[in-house]
Amino acid sequence: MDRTLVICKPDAVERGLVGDILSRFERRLLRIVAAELRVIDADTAAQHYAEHVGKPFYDELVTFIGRSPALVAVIEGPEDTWKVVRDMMGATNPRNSAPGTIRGDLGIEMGENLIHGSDSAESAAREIAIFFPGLG
Ligand code: DAT
Ligand code: MG
Repeated sequence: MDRTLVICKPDAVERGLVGDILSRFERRLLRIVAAELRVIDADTAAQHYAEHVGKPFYDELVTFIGRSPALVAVIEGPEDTWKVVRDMMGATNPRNSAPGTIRGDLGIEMGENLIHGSDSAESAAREIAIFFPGLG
């Protein structure tokens, strides 16, 4: 089995879209093995988004991810589930995301792109350890 970290970002929670997003994974036969509604503080955001430190959009990204509660979850499925989840999310900029994807169905602006998903098996392990250090 393979696990990946998903964050339904504050815009998704604010808009009441968590059920829609998680149900897509469940209907795809992926399982939710951990989930928590939490406000992501600046320290946690800095760890999570370490690869983006110094980029022009970094401050905006950290402010956005912490502006209100996010639904942080671990999704489990067969091999390369991180990739399946990424494909279901759609392109980073919702303007360019294909219809049928989460971002392509529900979003239009880069700054409000609804969902995070780990971008590799290594990222998934690193990110799950940040948010769910006790998960076996
Ligand atoms: P993804 O979330 O698809 O993995 P990423 O890791 O490259 O994309 O970037 C993390 C988030 O940062 C992304 O969801 C939205 C924001 N972001 C990325 N590139 C950006 C840009 N050029 N301008 C503004 N925000 C950006
Ligand atoms: Mg990313």
